[in-house]
Amino acid sequence: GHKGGVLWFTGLSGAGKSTLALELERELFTRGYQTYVLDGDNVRTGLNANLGFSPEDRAENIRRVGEVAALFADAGFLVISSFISPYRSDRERARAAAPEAFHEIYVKASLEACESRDPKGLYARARKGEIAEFTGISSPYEAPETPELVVPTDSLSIEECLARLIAYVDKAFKA
Ligand code: GGZ
Repeated sequence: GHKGGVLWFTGLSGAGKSTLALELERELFTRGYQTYVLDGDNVRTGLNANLGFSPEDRAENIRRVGEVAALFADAGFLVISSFISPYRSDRERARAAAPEAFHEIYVKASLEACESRDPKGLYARARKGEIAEFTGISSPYEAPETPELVVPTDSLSIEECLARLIAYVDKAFKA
C-alpha cells in the first residue's frame, strides 16, 4: 500500500514537467500506486477555463489546483500536479492545503535550455511579443528555495530523472 500525497511539480514551460508527470504515472501504476495527474490539459480546459495568465489568474489557478490536489490526497491518491506555478506564495498556499502530504519537486532547466528546446514554438512567439506575460520572458519565475527534490532535466536524461523520482516516491509514500 501507499499513503496519499501531492507531488507538486514546478518549473518553466519546456522544463519537462508534463513528460515526467506522465512517465512517472505509468511507472507508478505498474508498482501498484493509485495516481492522478493534474495538469493544464485536464484543469485549464474545465475547472479553470475562465483563467488566463495574469498574476491574479495564475494565483487562482494554483489555489484551485492546490485544493483539488489536497482532496485527492485525502482520498488516498498520489497526485502528480504539473503546473509552472511561478509564484512562491502560491505554492506555499498549495502546501498549506495539504501540509503533511505536500512535496515540492523542482523540475529544473535553465531558461536557455527551455528556450532552445521550444517544443511548441511558444518562446519564439513570446520573444516576438505575440504572447503577453510569458513565464521567463515577460513574467517572472520564482525558483523554489527549499524543494523536497530537484530533478535537473538539463543535466540528466529523462530516464535518470525518472529513476530519482521513483526512488523518492518509494521512500516518501510506500507504507
Ligand atoms: C506561460 C503559457 C502562457 C504564458 C500559455 N506563460 O509549455 P506549455 O504551454 O504546454 O505549458 C504552459 C502552460 C502553463 O500553464 P500553467 O497552468 O502551468 O501556468 S501557471 O502555473 O503559471 O498558472 C504553456 C502555456 O500554458 N502558456 N500562455 N503566458 N505559459
